[in-house]
Amino acid sequence: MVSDDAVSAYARDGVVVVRGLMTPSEIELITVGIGKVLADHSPASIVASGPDDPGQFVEDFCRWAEIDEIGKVALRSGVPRVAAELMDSPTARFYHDHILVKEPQTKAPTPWHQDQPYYNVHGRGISAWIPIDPVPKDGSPEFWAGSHLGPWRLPRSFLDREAKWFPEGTLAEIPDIDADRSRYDIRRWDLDVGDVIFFDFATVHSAPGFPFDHRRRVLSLRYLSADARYTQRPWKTSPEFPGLSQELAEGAELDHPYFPLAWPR
Ligand SMILES: O=C(O)CCC(=O)C(=O)O
Repeated sequence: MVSDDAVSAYARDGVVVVRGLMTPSEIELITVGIGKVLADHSPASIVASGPDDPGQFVEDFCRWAEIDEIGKVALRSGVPRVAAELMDSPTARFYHDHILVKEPQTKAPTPWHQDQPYYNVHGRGISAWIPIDPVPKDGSPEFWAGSHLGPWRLPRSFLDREAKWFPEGTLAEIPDIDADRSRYDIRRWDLDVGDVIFFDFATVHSAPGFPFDHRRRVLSLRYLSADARYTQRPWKTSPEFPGLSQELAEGAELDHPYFPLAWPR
């Protein structure tokens, strides 16, 4: 489904945009699915903007099993196949969904971070960032191309910048990219509904606030490559998978009902 050029660009940069991947009916499923999430948040839901923000940044996690529309897109659309092809992996195992909604005029940025250190996996994984509203370049997430080949960097909570996962000093810090952006190869795009950004779990990325008069509703779907393995963490991962440490051994394949095989199907 993707060209060899896209596969090699992804291996080099850790990020690629695939234009027009989502069909209108899949966009409709995501629209209904995100509507259900916003009408009934899960206990894992977070407001990642401050009380004085003129907009709001809301996140929720792991809703695919109860919200059929999200499950269908995660497991039955073209996304898992593209994920496997870009990772150059024979399989793509679904890891989790993440809903990220910025209301009009939200000021809260998503700080620079890598996703992988928040998780309970070693080995490669990929995210598919699927907006269901147009995203102008000034509202697009930004990606430091090539950073997936570098070290893991200390994960911090978005609002209060606390090290709640790896202890302070145990991983490299994210550099102050915005202090001198010319030193980094930063990618961002004008995105139409249907376009999808795929990026490696280890790619350093961020997103600005959303200074526009419409909302920015996004479904981000995460998949694991065939080489990904479970790793137990002494802390609550983000997201958390309750009870998993009793059911999977350290280093096991993530072959568990939480993580269905999405490609091949
Ligand atoms: O949508 C955003 O604001 C940030 C996206 C992000 O960090 C992610 O999908 O991992």
